[in-house]
Amino acid sequence: MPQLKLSYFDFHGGRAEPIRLALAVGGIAFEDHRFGFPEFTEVRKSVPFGQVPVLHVDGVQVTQSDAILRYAGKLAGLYPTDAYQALLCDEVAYVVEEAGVKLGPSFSMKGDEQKAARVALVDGHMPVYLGWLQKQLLANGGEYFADKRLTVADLKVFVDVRGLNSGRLDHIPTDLVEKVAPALNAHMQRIAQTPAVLQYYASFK
Ligand SMILES: N[C@@H](CCC(=O)N[C@@H](CS)C(=O)NCC(=O)O)C(=O)O
Repeated sequence: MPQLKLSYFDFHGGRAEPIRLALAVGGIAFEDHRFGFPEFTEVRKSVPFGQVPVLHVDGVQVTQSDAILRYAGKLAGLYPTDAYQALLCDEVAYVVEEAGVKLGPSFSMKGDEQKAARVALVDGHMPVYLGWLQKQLLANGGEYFADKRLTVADLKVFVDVRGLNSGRLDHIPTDLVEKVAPALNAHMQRIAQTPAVLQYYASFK
């Protein structure tokens, strides 16, 4: 097994969290390099696009969270081997990523500007992507997004829905997901109760 070092902000969310979860659930050893926001000024000098996460694989630095997630999924046995199921898995990850990219600019906004940007998303793009994810989940049996089992797509959506519900995002109502896509909330709660996921978070207590 390669030596893995994953670098990202020190919180249970964001683009690295599905990767951490995939590795942990699959029992794949990795160095969980976490840093605070002040330290990021220094970290960004050493990463290609000034962005994280980055993964070092036997000392070689790799970027792009979804590529890393897919790799982690393959190591962990959480990525479909069937080409079509892999496509469904990737599609879900890209949709979550695209929605996150739309939200991204609002993080550097303040006050009324941030409020206007987020309210526009809550009234516009967000229900569309949440609704699509719910439809996709239900079309695949309602329990998992692909392959009729836990895959990295479930972990990606789990982290996203938990973040939207968390109350940490000003102007995003904590009941948005429950209102527009209740099956996604039920999915999030089910994934949270997966023994390996419970065990992962228990290790931080
Ligand atoms: N396409 C990249 C985007 C990475 C990205 O935007 N990361 C954010 C944190 S989640 C970041 O480092 N932002 C700092 C910046 O762009 O200045 C990926 O998927 O890994």
